[in-house]
Amino acid sequence: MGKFITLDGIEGVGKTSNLRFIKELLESSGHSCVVTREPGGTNLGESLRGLLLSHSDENMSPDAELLMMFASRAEHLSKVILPALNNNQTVLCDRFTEATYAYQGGGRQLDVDKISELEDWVQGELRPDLTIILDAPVEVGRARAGSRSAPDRIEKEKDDFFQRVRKSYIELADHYPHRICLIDASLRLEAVQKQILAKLIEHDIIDQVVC
Ligand code: Z5A
Repeated sequence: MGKFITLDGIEGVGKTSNLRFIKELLESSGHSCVVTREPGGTNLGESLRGLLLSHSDENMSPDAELLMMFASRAEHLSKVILPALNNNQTVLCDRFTEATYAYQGGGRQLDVDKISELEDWVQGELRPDLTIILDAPVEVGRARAGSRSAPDRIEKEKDDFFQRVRKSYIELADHYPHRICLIDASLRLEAVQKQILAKLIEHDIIDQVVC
């Protein structure tokens, strides 16, 4: 079984920038990598992503949003993630279920027991081997993200929504310290990458020798 690594955090903290760095580290230490993302990663998932992130005159109910995240995940697991892990490949995923706890649980304030039931149903016992949460104050993430494209449906939420999202991520890292780690992403990119490298070594995902 390959390793399952996920990267998460509020918008603009540097997931995309660091995904490339992690992929290069993994490949230089001999991992065959599949890089993917959520919501998305399959044809159906990418269609759901379009619906989830695009603006509409009609509001989406929080329950519908939650179920669509897990519908995308079910397809992603069956078509991409599990086949790759079973083929001894390392899966590197931009966001996973921790995002659901943070955005739908924290941000939308949905009952976390419902999320946990869906997690068990859709994933069975599968949990990432390592989740790297890039953490930075909301203002920092928003300022970095703001210099790019127009905000999508979720990015248009107000600061208090993102404060709750950030708090949920911090709580997840506190609850599951063996598999979820928090990285200070407010620092310059080089310092962030140094912390990521240390976590990959600490979790026996890469060898110190290759660095
Ligand atoms: N979502 C959900 O609600 N529930 C779920 O279960 C799942 C997802 C799975 C998809 O987001 C949306 O789906 C997301 C949560 C929701 N909505 N929101 N918000 P996404 O992952 O596709 O997009 P995103 O969160 O908006 O990510 P992003 O905006 O693309 O940000 P990023 O990838 O973390 O950041 P970046 O593009 O790497 O960096 C942003 C800029 O900062 C860029 O110019 C970099 O050069 C710069 N940067 C990066 N690091 C640094 C440092 N350290 N210093 C200075 N500048 C930096």
